[in-house]
Amino acid sequence: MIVANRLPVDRVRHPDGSESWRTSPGGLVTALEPVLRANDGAWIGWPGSADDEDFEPFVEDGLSLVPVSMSSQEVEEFYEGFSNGTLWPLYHDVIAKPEFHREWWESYVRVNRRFADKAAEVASEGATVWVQDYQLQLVPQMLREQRPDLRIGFYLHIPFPPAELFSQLPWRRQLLEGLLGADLIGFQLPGAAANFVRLVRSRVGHKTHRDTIYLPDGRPVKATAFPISIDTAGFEELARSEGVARRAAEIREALGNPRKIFLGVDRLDYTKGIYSRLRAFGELVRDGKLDVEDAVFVQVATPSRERVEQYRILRDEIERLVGRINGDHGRIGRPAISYMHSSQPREEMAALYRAADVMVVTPFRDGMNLVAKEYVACRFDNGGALVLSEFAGAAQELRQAWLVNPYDIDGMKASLLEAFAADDKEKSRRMRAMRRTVVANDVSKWAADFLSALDALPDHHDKSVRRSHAR
Ligand code: GDG
Repeated sequence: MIVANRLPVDRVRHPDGSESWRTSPGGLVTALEPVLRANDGAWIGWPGSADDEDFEPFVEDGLSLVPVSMSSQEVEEFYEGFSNGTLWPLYHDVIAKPEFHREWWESYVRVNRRFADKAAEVASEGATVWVQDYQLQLVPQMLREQRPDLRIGFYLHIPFPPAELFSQLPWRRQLLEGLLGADLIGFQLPGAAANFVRLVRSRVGHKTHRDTIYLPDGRPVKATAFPISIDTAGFEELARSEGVARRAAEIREALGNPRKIFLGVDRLDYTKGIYSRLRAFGELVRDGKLDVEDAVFVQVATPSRERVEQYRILRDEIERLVGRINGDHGRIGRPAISYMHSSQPREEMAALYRAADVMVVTPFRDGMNLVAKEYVACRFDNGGALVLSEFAGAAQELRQAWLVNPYDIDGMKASLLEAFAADDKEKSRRMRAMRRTVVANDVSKWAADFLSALDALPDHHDKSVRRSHAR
């Protein structure tokens, strides 16, 4: 059973007033769907609209979905507030200032309890339950209290911060204890797992050895890295399709056949470093190192968390910068930056990846960053260059990218130019190596690795039962 903040479907309202569900084609769904189907599993989550009357579990396209409802006040306090206004910035190096509000915390506890209660109600005896991400960190413990028979896994998709930052959180101990309800806690990187183990030792006082924490009742909890990935074969197949090839050519044509296309694709989020990267590009044009006849920067900024103040401010800042750079350096039919604040279909993403000569992924901090891996998956031609922030989890695997420090504008400018000017041999050498990594480590391997590690843990429940028999 999967427990995640969102159900893997979106509700679509038709013009005639009727409603239906559409599967949202995320990587997580692609990875977990076969596992759920094979095990007759269910997915518990919020359907995405507030103040709905409680509705019953339903089956969509063969998947059992169990909705958990939320009031609009809970969306504001639990989701936009504690999840995205407290935890998100705190876990991302406090790039933005986290806000601590007691009402947000209370709402977080209440909504986590609702998810845990629902999971406790529907999970069958001895089931495996896999809880996802920072919105639900209290669920493992809440669930274990009600259902000690379950095997519980937890996966954190975002970074886990060092103790110095995490310790700001007024409810730090409760969160650590919430997570310790799991048997296995998965992180993107070994460093994040180590941060967690260290915090548990110092703040909760449990004994630890390497990646294992020993609770006072003898139950071990493992904290291990499982770097997430993408549906590599699916992306490559899409990129190879004729429609995508045609569209990639059309995109280049529509941009006025520049010699090189730079591309950024991100949720419009302050962790992604969009502003600094565009500034770096703008300065290269200003300094005459790049010419708008030669190069264009395509930036797709997918709308995100638009009701949160910081996200609205960021959007204004980015759009002012784009306007200024284009105003200063653009010519008719030749903007320096082609900017879109919209969500694109998957085919369009693949076409953009195929068209892009230099993919620019420069987050200040990112758990993994799937966009970087998707670009690599789409470059079956071994072409293209990836400029990647060393602070993205993906940088630990994609070592052959042009690695940059996104805080260092001059360094970024130098790497953008290098990637722009690199010869085909150099690009293909790097891309081949990165493709080997992304092909060998796709999202189904990620899911299988996590679930087999969870499965391989000694069954503490059984052991205590066995012990009582032995007596
Ligand atoms: C979190 C962590 C971690 C984006 N715009 C469009 C679109 N996307 C897709 C991308 C990619 C996904 O959304 C974004 O994933 P990222 O990994 O880049 O970033 P987050 O959303 O912040 O994800 C991150 C991830 O969880 C998984 O664990 O890697 O570190 O922050 O797949 O392709 N897809 C479509 N249209 C868009 O406009 N179709």
